[in-house]
Amino acid sequence: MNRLTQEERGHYDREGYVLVRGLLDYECDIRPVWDEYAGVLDRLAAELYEAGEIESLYEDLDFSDRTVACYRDSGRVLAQYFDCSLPQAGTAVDSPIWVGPEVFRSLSNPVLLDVVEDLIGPEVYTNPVQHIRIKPPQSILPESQRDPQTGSKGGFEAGVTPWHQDNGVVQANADETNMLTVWYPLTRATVEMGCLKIIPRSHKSGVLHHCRTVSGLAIPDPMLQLEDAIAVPMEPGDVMFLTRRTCHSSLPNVSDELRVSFDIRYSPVGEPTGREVFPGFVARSRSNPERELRDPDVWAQSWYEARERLSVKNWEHYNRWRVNDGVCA
Ligand SMILES: O=C(O)CCC(=O)C(=O)O
Ligand SMILES: [Fe+2]
Repeated sequence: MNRLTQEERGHYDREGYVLVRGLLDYECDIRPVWDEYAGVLDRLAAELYEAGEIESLYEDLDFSDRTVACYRDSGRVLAQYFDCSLPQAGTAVDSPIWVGPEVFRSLSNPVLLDVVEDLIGPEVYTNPVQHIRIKPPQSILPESQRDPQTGSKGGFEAGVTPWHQDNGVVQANADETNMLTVWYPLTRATVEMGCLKIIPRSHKSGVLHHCRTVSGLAIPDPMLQLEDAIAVPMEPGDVMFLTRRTCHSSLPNVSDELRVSFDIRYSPVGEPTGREVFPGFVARSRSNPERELRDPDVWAQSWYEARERLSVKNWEHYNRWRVNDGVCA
């Protein structure tokens, strides 16, 4: 059992986050995921090579260098091929998504769920706001990713993530949902590699205004206590738990390696997820364990069905913030 200490729980309530170092075991919890993603990359490289988009299959390179080579040669952001969620708009029947069994096992990992249970209670639903983030070095990202306002290359799929609350990224129907964000790196996440930044104690003042920017939804700087912000370098095995209102962002990856992380979310069973067009599942139910989903294929199928539905009727399914918002001008 990996229960939080009272001190850790107190820290979460007071500061809006708790960082548990070494919670996951590399061999048990992280290596199997890497093995699965190596296959994803293998198939992607074959597809790109076949289409003449990359110069070589780059089979001798490790995951980081091989992915970087694919981005560089193709001039494309390829994050969606790895992601365990659908694109924010324009979903097609064949939009890439990776919902493999090791991703399912990661979402259902009892080591994580023990802590999640401590924070949101014994009936746990996977909130479908979930991603693997493949964050390549800024230097190889296409110019189209550059944000004219900040000069950095950004966007959820690629680089710098601007200041936001995860609550701001879901629909308002989930404002009172006790959604918990779980963030952990699969590679190192140093300052140079673009680790997370957070503002401790920023979770007490409700949902802040978010503006649409090239890099994604962003809370305007004047609304933030930026002088309190801290960078949080993390190693594989470390896990960060954040409240839905805790303001956070991430730095640019100025290294020459890939930064890879999972950010997954959980909410109490029955509370709105704020992205109802996407599927989730009961990961833990102490009252009725039979409700827990155990079959990775059923989960994968639920995403394929969502993709099918969205390819027919696509709508802006979870952005509550207006284009041309006066507050953001
Ligand atoms: O991984 C990042 O760079 C940003 C992550 C984030 O905003 C989140 O996990 O909610
Ligand atoms: Fe976030």
